[in-house]
Amino acid sequence: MAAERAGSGGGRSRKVAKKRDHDFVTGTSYAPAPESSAQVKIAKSYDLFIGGKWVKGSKRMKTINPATEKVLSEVAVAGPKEVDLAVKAARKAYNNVWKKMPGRERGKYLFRVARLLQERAREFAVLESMDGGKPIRESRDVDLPLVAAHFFYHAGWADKLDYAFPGRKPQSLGVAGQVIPWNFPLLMAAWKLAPALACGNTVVLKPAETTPLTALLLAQVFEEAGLPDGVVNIVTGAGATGQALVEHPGVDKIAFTGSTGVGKMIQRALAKSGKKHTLELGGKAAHLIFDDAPINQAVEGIVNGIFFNQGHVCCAGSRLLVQEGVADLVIRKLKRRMETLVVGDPLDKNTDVGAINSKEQLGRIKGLVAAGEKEGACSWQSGQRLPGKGYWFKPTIFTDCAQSHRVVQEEIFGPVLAIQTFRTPEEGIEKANNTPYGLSGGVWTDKGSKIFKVTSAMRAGVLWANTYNKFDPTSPFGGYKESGVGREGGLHGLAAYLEI
Ligand code: TAP
Repeated sequence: MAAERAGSGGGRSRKVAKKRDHDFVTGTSYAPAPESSAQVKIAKSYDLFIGGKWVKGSKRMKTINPATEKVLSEVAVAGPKEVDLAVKAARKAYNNVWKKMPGRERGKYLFRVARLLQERAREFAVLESMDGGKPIRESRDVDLPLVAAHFFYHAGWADKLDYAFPGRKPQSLGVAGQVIPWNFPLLMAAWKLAPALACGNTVVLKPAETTPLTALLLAQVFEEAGLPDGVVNIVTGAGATGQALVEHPGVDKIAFTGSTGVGKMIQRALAKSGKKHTLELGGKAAHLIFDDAPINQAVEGIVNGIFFNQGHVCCAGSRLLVQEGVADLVIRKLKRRMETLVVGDPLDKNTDVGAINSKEQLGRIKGLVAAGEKEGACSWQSGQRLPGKGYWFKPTIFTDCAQSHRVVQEEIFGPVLAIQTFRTPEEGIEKANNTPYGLSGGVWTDKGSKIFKVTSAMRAGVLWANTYNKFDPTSPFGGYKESGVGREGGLHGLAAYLEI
């Protein structure tokens, strides 16, 4: 069904699709507009960044481009010995340099890092898209500006912590161990590093196994900025490296972003350790569309919330709750819009939906979609043809969903939307709240009073009204229930890196 529709986009579209059969094939007739990767120099191999030096790991792992399956580089794997070295380097830098340094001086380093990131933004954005599979439009226009904004924002706080918490004497914690996922590799690193450093802590950062390259390029920026040795240490590796970091007795605070399953394991490991922790975990956000909503705007918000960046967003609007009177209209418009999405080469500036980050993640998405079909929900996919190589999944919706279906309850972390209807605001709120998660959500309506009523009843840490997926370093971010513990960003995020 889907393949048939792909060829029905007019003569030019068919020609382009045919010509590019062995390359990237898109669902529309835009001419290719690939971003050059010439300015990105990827080394054959990378070591660990410990104490300001590049240190060999216990073994090596490959990192690949998920859009082409080509190996980009080999990266060192940190075992317990290297993690220990990194924690010791961070402790030394904390005791000898960073905790003694006046806030205004720490701030200068962060400002310098922010400016260097702006100067090298294109290089970082291209590398992020190559290593992670996300569309260049997202890494260039969303991730990189936000990364720089996080460093600028926290640089400004470094010498004003006493004003941030009047009447208190905020003190740094010591060494922070930070473990991050693959969906926003550089942005998650910035979310974690900038507040930790501004507050006077030193850091050991563990990037995700499948997306280590931008964190390693960031290490080069720290070198260029003259950051004292050991203030930031970067240890690449898989889950065992993260576990060694979490369990290391020399770490004072753990900041983790990732799945709820691993988050629970970490919370168990930290129990009785006395380590402070923040956990940013999974989500299953719902959009509530009321019949008085601006429908076209809402459809665009849904598409932005789940299909851009392949649904690899913790706060992705992966459930749609639509009021019965407008359900048919919304679904019709949504399907039409889905057909126009450009799926393919992440480096093409026209691309809306890039590659799925890894073969394992693609397998998880396929497994949950199969479970949805087996349980009786009705699936529909847009008609783009997918490239032959790499990891891809078509934008997909499920209708006729029951609240108990796995596609409604479980995080899929792919471009898959589960749609249900409701009649009254109370029913919509109850359905929205009826999952183990509580990270984010969206409300679409013309009435301000309804926005206040509905959002105050929704159990989610982040709520958007008549828009979706907007971020700002000044605003705290985090979830309720199984979506996490603590907040990142804003004053709340600073407090998480301080003894107040
Ligand atoms: P996870 O599999 O949980 O991995 C996250 C990080 O933890 C990776 O660096 C991973 O290393 C590491 N790790 C794995 N096992 C570990 C262990 N036992 N101890 C310590 N660290 C361990 O998540 P993911 O698949 O990368 O990311 C997707 C998840 O992140 C989704 O659930 C998404 O909702 C969530 N997320 C949440 C947020 C916020 S702000 N709430 C933001 C982004 C993503 P490897 O990569 O080597 O396995």
